[in-house]
Amino acid sequence: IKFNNMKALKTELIRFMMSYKFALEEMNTKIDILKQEFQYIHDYNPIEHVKSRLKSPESILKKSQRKGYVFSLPSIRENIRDIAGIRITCSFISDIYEISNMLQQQKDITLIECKDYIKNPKPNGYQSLHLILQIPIFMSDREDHVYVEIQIRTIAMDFWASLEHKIYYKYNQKVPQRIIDDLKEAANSAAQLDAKMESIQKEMLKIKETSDDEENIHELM
Ligand code: 0O2
Repeated sequence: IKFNNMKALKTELIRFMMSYKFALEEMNTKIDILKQEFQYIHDYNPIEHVKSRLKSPESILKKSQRKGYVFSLPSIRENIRDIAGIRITCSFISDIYEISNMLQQQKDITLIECKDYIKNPKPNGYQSLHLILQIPIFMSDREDHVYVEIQIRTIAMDFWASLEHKIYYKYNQKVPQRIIDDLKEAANSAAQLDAKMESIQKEMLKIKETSDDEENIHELM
């Protein structure tokens, strides 16, 4: 009986993790479709790169203990919503909201939560758009609704976050005040750079539109 229970538990655990793997695959396909179609229609690619990861069972366990959740599969499924995580890096801030809207408009995607750390950056300077989405996964005998966390940010925001993450771990989470201040300053510079790049891009689009209009007029004449 013990063996059977262990076997059943193992099967359940593997199926649990598989549902997140499938959710990542589905979401990655959706993102790839948006990327290819957008490139074709607008001759422009708003997505620089996409990275996805499954939280390891060890990290799931640690997070569950840290947050004081009951350690059961239903509790983990409901409370830990970043087991499947995707990070999308874009060139411009407007691309972030465009991608976020395109995903949210899809009928099989439910928006559960949106944290806009671009409009409201974290006190340390962290910026990104975080979405918790839910998508259905159809399996042989069940339909699971799985949470996926999507982080969408610009290249500058990503550059900042990866350095900040390294520093945080290097100092074992006790970062000296001087470095905290420098990081905040760097986050402000990154935000300024993003704003400048966005305005250059808008300017370029205007020029392109005007020259396209002129070409159209010539063609008509
Ligand atoms: P990993 O390895 O990226 O998964 P919670 O997710 O509930 O524990 P919170 O604060 O409610 O915590 O979630 P939030 O704000 O949506 O942030 C979760 C994730 O965003 C983090 O995941 C990081 O990836 C990223 N993040 C949030 N704040 C910062 C920050 O200040 N600096 C950096 N570099 N990244 C940040 P994990 O679980 O920490 O790690």
